[in-house]
Amino acid sequence: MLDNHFKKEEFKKSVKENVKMLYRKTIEEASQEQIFQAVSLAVKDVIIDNWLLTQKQYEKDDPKIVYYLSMEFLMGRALGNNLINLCAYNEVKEALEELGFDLNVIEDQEPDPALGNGGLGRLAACFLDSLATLGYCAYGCGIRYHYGLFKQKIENGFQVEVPDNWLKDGYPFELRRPEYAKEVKFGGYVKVEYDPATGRNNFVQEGYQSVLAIPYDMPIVGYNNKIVNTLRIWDAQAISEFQLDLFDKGDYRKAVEQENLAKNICDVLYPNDNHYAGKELRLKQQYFFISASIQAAIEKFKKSHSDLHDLPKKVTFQLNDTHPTMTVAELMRILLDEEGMTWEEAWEITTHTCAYTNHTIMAEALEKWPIELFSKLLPRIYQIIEEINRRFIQEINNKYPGNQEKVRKMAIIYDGQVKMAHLAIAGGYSVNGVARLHTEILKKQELKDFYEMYPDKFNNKTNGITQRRFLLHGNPLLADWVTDHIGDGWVTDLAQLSKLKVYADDKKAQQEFMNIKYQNKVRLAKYILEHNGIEVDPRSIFDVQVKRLHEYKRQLMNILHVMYLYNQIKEHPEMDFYPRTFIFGAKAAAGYVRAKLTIKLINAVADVVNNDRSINGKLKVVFIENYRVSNAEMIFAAADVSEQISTASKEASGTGNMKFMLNGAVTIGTMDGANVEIVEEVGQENAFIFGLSSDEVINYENNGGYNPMQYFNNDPDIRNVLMQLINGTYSNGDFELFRDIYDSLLNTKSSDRADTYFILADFKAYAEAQKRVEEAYKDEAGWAKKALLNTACSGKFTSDRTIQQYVDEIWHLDKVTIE
Ligand code: GPU
Repeated sequence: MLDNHFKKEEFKKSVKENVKMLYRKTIEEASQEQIFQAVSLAVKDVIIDNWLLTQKQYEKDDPKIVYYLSMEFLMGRALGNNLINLCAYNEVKEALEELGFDLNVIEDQEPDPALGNGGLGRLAACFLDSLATLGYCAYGCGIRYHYGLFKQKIENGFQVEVPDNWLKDGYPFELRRPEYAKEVKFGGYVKVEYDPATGRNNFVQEGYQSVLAIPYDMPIVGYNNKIVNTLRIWDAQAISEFQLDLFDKGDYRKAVEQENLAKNICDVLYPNDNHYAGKELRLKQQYFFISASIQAAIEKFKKSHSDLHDLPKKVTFQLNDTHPTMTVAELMRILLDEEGMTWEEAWEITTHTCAYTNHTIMAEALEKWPIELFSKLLPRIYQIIEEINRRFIQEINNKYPGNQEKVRKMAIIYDGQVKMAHLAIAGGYSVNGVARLHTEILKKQELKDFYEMYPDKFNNKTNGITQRRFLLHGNPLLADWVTDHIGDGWVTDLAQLSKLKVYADDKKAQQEFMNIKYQNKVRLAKYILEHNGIEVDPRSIFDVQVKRLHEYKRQLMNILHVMYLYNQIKEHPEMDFYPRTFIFGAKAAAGYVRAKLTIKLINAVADVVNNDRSINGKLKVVFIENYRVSNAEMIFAAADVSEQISTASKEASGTGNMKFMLNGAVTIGTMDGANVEIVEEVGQENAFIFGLSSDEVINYENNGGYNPMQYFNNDPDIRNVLMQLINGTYSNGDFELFRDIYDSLLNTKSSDRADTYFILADFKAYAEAQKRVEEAYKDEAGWAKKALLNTACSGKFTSDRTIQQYVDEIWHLDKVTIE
């Protein structure tokens, strides 16, 4: 397609052919979903040519490869994004119009591949986009979950989880590659055999069960450069179904066991965000995709290189959080057991090939596996980790003789548990945080001992997002406006957005900018009317908090503030109040009771407020059901105010904050995560910052002294709002419904410390910042300037910049261009 060989007539013909071949229908008879399939196949056809070209080029250039290993890839829909990156979006839109179809409607037929929970998985997807666009040889490696993150339904205000059967109609962009299947072994025991020939012990896993890992490849299209990289997701298949005789000789009982093992490994994505649940099946998932991915990577390396000692020169494994940390041990296993290396050789290679990204300081997210579970499921891997641990403790003892405290805090195996973060740090050459503040907290607090031992491993890589999806595709009106003013260089060089700064005070530019915002608000208002049956006024301030529901993200503070505003309006009907629409979107982990109750509270407040005619529609509350990548694009484009109000120190980076900023929303937020750097770029005067600093929060946490009851006792506004949680105001007289939330804020019994996330401490500062937002919005030109400057100053937050820093400072990849 693509400027050079896109031919509209040919494309139309190909769509018609596909409809005929797939469904034995004419285009007039086909459903929109069938058209989606036919169009996607036509697009895939073009992509595959480039995919082959890319592979040829890689074979020729032999560039260093990064394997981005991740349990999650939150890709979102592919069709629109592929067309954008092929530079064929408008042409295909026209072609389809001529056939009588609307590309937007066709795009809406695609299920959102939701193989991720939130920020961490979406970051992986943005990174793949940037890697392909910048011309780096990269593979995403993950799991082909049959069910992605659940779909959220709201029933009677409560979240209900519905399975996401995204593969039901077949996914047109994936390619099954059974010829690259790998065997993955679980269980059994390790037999030690002395080998007189080498004088060494051989370690052989016996009595194990096998699962076959079958790869499915998805194309990752670079922007306008013909590069197509690969996301390889593994599916599990029983070996008995496949070629039992090849691996095993017809043991019926074992065959059945193996079949059961294979059946559920890839069933479903665990819906936890920032939380570790310790389930055996999750551990199986981890080893399953890591073993398959590392085996495949080594096999590929050996095809064109003779000496495995060169592995670190040609391959790097980036571990997306600790979930793929098994990589360290699996690579050791292959080098030791299959390649016959000595421990020292294998360790030298491994520790120069693996690198680890930390995405949180939340203690409940740290993966610690019980020894019994681990060693039973993965006996050889466990044995290797024991030896890594033994040597690591020796190293600690050498460095800090007699310091048992250090061993206790840093050991990989301790207290009956395998600590995955410690393994990732000891077994790799790089440890990075995801925003400057986050990395500093890692160095000074969470990973202090490791930082002291290995200062050179630690580095920061502030997160980023891809502007191709979150501006070019998600906000075409603004994208065109930007291009009209500064050309289209920003699509691959987002720093160029700073050229927009000269328009900050330009009346015409301001008006155009806000007019586009208005049209995007109209688009969202229409969606809200269709999905929620709520009428919202696009002239009101659209104040948006969309992200996973978690206590530390403090959606609760937001809705408590809405309750406070509502009280104000009711008490002072004459008061000056600029109409505001508070928009929420959030999924709660299925087992996270308090998070689910918070969703109910938001919906309960919405019910009362939206139906109170006495307030003349000044306040509206909307909970957008099933927040996901596809509706996110539309929501960011329509936001005036971006809510980034996590307890300082808790949000490692945030990436939604960047998507809002890019689309000209102004941040109200704490000095947390990447908010710090956002404010640095856009200026204090173009954001609304409030609340405790991370130092203050950490100080409270380390030294105590926080007493939320004091706010309850001394502040009648706060007391009022909290009492409304237990006096039936939002629960038709039910005093108990929201009591857990009330207790969580005031009652020490319900948690270690009441108000764990300092909501009451920050409440008044938040309300005051919200007041400043309102005042600022009333000044039309002033707001337009702020909004425009947010877009203009967002250049730093492209994932292209992030990836270039990973390449320059960690991976050292070679750039490839297609000849
Ligand atoms: N993050 Br750990 C997740 O989305 N899920 C997780 O399980 C863990 C971290 C997020 C961080 O919360 C967010 O601050 C960050 O921007 C994102 O990872 C990407 O680094």
